[in-house]
Amino acid sequence: ERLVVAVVGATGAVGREMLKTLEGRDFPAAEVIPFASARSAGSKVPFRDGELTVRELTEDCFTGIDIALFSAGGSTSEKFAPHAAKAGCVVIDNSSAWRMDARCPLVVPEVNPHHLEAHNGIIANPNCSTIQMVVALKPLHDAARIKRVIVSTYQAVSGTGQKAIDELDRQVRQMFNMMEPEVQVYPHRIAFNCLPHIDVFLDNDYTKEEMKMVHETVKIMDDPSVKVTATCVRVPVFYGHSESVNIETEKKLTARDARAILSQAPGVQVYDNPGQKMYPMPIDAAGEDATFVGRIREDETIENGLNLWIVADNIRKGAALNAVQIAEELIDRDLVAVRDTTVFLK
Ligand code: A2P
Ligand code: 11C
Repeated sequence: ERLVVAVVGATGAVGREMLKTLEGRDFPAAEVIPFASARSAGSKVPFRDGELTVRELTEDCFTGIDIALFSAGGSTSEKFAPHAAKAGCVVIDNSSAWRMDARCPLVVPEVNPHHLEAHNGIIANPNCSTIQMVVALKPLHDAARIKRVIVSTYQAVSGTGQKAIDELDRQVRQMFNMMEPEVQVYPHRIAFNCLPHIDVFLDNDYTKEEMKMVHETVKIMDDPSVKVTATCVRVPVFYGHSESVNIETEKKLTARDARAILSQAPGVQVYDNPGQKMYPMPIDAAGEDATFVGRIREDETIENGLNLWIVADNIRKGAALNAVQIAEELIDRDLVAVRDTTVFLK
């Protein structure tokens, strides 16, 4: 069978990484078609030994396409994903538009690949900070049942997209040249600063990013008894999200137990040797596929608790790689088809 794959948002930070990931993993696509807005139609993106010409995304562009990887923002996904599903094209969507929709599985292949079996044409890729956390927490949950999670994040600017990568770069240059840094993307300066503000504030005074971590974790782990509370912080790092995670479990796990469990866990690499000053850092995780876990310690203030430090490349495992892994899992499970193309029609 001749598999045709579209990348929607192919000129963006995640879209370009999706193309690189398809190429790097030798994804069995006979043809890959990049789409973006009318602004970039006709421009070229590198792929394999040559380049591909970007096409304009339209409602009727999905005919003949088997799988579409979307990363062009929530409103684009909301509008165009149903048209793709209607044309029989399976969407793997990296935006937050469809994640909490009951018709859409929300999948991390190491954690809940079986949820793909019930897909209706739109599959959601979780938020980057959720993905790396659940990859590490699922094996601990299976072993000892996690009751509560307290997470604080240190998130890279690439999570916001190319314009934020450019902004941090520009502000650092301006400040080293004694110029006033221009503030365009974030509400405050990001260079040499930390912003406890990612995505919009909600009525409960949490940010949307924080509540994504709460709700998505429960949906992916398929267990409403897991309580999550989060504080999400943007830091002046280009690539790689870091997370300080405290968990309380029902059964006791020693740090040694946790290290043994995590060293067997798919997608996880334990990097934890305080004596050698070895712990995960975004500068090492950038460009890597694994989720790195270190600083594994027992929480001495409660009976059954652990502290962990979890780092991953937010553009790879947090976005492009997870989406491509979902596509690979669909192929393995023979699920590259939309059974009922009317599910997302109004
Ligand atoms: P374009 O380059 O044509 O604006 P990032 O997250 O790095 O900012 O990238 C966003 C991606 O989403 C880009 O590829 C961008 O394309 C694409 N995009 C944004 N809005 C639309 C739209 N309305 N239709 C199609 N693609 C869009
Ligand atoms: C960030 N996690 O780092 C965000 C980016 O819901 O897909 C992804 C936002 C989302 O800014």
